[in-house]
Amino acid sequence: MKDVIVATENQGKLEEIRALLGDTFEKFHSLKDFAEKVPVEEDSPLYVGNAMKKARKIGDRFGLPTLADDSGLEVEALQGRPGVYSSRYGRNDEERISRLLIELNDIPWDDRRAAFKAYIALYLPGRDRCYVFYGRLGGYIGFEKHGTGGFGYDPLFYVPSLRRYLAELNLEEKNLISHRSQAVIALRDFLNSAFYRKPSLLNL
Ligand code: ITT
Repeated sequence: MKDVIVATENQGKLEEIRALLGDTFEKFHSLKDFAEKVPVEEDSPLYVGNAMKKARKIGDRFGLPTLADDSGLEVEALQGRPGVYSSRYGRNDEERISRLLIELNDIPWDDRRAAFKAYIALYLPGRDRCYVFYGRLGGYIGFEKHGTGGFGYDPLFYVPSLRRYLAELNLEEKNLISHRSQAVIALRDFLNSAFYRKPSLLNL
């Protein structure tokens, strides 16, 4: 049995993670599959603290290996904001994007450097172990929205190596480069090598 819960309310994250781990886990459960809602307050000032808290709380409640992502956008000209508060920067993506554009008004291109960061926690309740993996993607915040794909701040995030905005990529293209995919691939590599040594790792 290789079931996993992906503990996120964010559909975009869920799809990205599932696309990368299709061969690693046999069955994916999302929070929508459980009638009970388990509130998790993301009160850590660190992504890693929030990712571990989400994974532990959901994994302990439902008794299955659980993955949780905490991620954010850090803008140099804003001293790293919105950072760990990226999802609370506005009530929805449109508000968050407008606020970021207003805060960066008058800031020239060279000072609009930014990075997405993702921390993915895998919690194994049967073993009381939590493993955390990290990924980062550097780029720039544009002056206006480009593209309709992805989610969150993707329409504003320019990737210099591709000369395109994240929202102009499809899911497979984003998963070749994104912060989240780097963290998930590190997790996948870890599980593959751990399975090789100890195939029962995820059998609870
Ligand atoms: P969960 O906590 O339920 O997973 P969330 O959207 O609240 O969902 P976070 O607390 O980790 O997730 O907040 C991360 C925010 O950072 C997210 O809402 C986006 O606004 C932004 N973000 C993270 N990764 C992103 C990506 O790949 N593309 C665009 N925006 C991203």
